[in-house]
Amino acid sequence: MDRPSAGSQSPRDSHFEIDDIVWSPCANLGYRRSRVVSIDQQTDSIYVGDNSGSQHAVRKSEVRPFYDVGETRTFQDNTEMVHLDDANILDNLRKRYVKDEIYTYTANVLLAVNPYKELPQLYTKEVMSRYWGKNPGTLPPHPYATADVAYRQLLRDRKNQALVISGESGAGKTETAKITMRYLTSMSRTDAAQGTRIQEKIIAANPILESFGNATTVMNLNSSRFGKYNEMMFNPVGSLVGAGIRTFLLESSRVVFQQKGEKNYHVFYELLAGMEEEDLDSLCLDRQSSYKLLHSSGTKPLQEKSVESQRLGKQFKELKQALSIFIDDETDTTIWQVLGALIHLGEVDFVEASRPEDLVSSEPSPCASPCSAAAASASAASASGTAAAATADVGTQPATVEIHPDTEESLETAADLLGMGALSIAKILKFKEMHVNRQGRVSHIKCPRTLAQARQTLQCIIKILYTRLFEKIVARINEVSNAGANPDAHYQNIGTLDIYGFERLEHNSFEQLCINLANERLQQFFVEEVLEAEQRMYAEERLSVTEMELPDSAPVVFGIQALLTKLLDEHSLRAVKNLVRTEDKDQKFCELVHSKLVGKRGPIMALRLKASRGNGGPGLHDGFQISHYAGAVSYSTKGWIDKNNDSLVPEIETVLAEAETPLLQEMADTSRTAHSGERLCSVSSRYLSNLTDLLETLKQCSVHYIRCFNPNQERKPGLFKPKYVLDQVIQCGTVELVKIMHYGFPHRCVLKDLRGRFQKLLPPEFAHYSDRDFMHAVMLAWEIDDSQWTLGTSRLFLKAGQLRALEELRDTGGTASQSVIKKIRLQFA
Ligand code: AOV
Ligand code: MG
Repeated sequence: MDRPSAGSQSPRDSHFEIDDIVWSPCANLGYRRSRVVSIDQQTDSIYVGDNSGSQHAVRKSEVRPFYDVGETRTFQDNTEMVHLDDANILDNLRKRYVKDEIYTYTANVLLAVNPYKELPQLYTKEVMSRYWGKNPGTLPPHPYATADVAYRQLLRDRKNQALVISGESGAGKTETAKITMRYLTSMSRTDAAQGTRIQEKIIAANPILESFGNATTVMNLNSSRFGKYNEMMFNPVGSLVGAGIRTFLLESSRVVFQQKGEKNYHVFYELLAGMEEEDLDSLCLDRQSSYKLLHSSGTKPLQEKSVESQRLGKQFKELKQALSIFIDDETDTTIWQVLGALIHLGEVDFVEASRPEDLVSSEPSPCASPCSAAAASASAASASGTAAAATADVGTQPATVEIHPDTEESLETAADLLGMGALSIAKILKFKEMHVNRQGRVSHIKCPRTLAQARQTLQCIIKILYTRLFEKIVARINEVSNAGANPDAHYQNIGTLDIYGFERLEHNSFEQLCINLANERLQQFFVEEVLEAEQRMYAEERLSVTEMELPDSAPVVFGIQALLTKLLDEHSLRAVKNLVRTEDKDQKFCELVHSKLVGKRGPIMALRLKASRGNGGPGLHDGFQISHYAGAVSYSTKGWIDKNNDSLVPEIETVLAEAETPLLQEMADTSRTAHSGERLCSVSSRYLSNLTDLLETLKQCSVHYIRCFNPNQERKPGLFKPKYVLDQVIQCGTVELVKIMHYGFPHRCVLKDLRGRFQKLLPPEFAHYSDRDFMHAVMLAWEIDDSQWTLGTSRLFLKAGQLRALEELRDTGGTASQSVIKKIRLQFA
């Protein structure tokens, strides 16, 4: 069968003539409708003109044919278009968007453009019922259709399914994930053995996760600051039996610091807006106060009875309601106490302690902190193995800092709420506990922290407590959501992946690199598993489709992983062992990246950020730039070494373990106490292994893709910024997908399986035919248009809708006419 090849329609090969209407590149619009005025064959340029009468030259390869179907006609599947290029895909998306048709297929990938307004008519119960059990393609594109396909495939193939939802920050991933989950929970039955409705639990988990894990950012008022993979488990007859959530790296830095225009996690503001006066009093909180933890980026406390305050108050009630499904009253109280305590801890500050003259004069080195000085002599003792006299009374050094007298009360309130002693917390803040190995005898010393170290320790404690609280809540949700599932039964599941979208902020740090790595790996997975697999399959089946050059994420992914594991982890470990000066550990790390990873043509490039010359500070602070699939991002390495170490304050573990409340005791990780010595609990290595596990899980699933697009950064309904969407369309590989899928056939069925299924469509005399000939005969006997199918060596490829047609023939039990059968017999004789 002769078919055009996927590569043959590349824009470079398009033929243009004078007066043709074309799309020409435009900095603002992406593409502008223009007319060809003249063509310069020698330079390969085209002169185009627009309505304003102006003319300019453009390269022929940048011009796209215009496909005139009028302003109102659109295609619900991009692959149905004649011209498969970025300009026409963009125009199709735009025309649909203005009609509130926010969903469009590209073969079996669903594209969704964020409407930034409620479209309730799209998500009613009736609409849900319409999609239930229907073949995709028979109804308008919708996340319900994607979810439905996953559910049918789970039942048919007895295989786990995954819905992978991707797109940049603010594109609508979280909303779309909820839409698919609501569909699956509303439409599927609950297993009769389940006492309570599991559906309710799955839905109730969302507001909890969003309160604790989402926050307002410059990109999105409800931005997910963690990744999640929600699994819904089904038994063999398709009833829902349980659910589970896997989360990935919550952005903990947000709890103590927010960039300009951003906020802390929603839950803090909801608590202040919605809690009864009496309960607020018991947490010693006041609605009108401007707490450092919540308002440091310049946001003001809420006005009482303002619209925002009422909205948050309502959310608080919903959150409480949702929490009550998973936790008892006592735990509920503890959660609010912990959050209140964190707000109070955020108020605590320090002052330099007045120190005796002799100690000041005997300071070993003006630049080394007391802690690193002690550590340096301690490790010298440990290294030499001799009893170093210099460190003999290190353990008795007086504190360098004291709690600021104005904030002592805040510390006491926080300690009270946590059920811990204020003194124990103060001790952790003022001293670092270290272990010293002297002649094989390990002893512990306490060395005073500097002002900067004390402040950093406080922030670490706040981050640890918040992160552990989040993890505890997720664990509790999982326990309750799985209570009814039989642990020995083998269930199939549908997972919904909703991670944080690609980010390129003004200041990008460790968190952004982790977020962008996840997106980079998902994109790589998409290219390998969808695009490359498609090409491989064509080659294996010996179909004539020219290969297309596909984007390759491997160099970036390898580069980032090397950066994190090789350089960051190794350097962090040196920092933990005090082998690098505390003051310039980040700077040293940056230099390492520059010397080891920056290459002329590699994805990682050196970057010199603006000089920030503080008093005795590190001076020039460098960073690096990475060319991601979604654009170049500049990262600064400030703070990375500490962000990468998850056990900066191991002393907290003992205090947690001794706390009065059970929840806090459970939050202790006793494997990390100070007594376990200095070691690195690397955030990045744990994250990388979580990501690898996730991708392994996805590899075992049939994956369904939903790609979300952000139409504008102003969050305005009805505003479709073409250039901004175009960049997203190009970056995520949609153009390649459209091309491959247009010439491809979405249904590819193994001949052997089909034969078994459609045996009855031909008389018994065809029984001795090979699988391939048999199915070939079926297609001829039923006179299925030969543009709708093609035969590979082991598979039959079908265009959308054809599998359904065959299924219908089978169900109606029809037989082919005798005359046709006779013709086929002759053809195969
Ligand atoms: P994200 O998950 O992709 O960003 P969200 O799903 O949070 O983005 O969407 C951002 C906002 O867009 C939502 O809060 C809604 O106001 C609006 N929105 C998105 N989809 C719809 C829809 N189908 N109908 C109505 N409004 C919608 V991030 O988590 O920041 O990467 O990290
Ligand atoms: Mg989100």
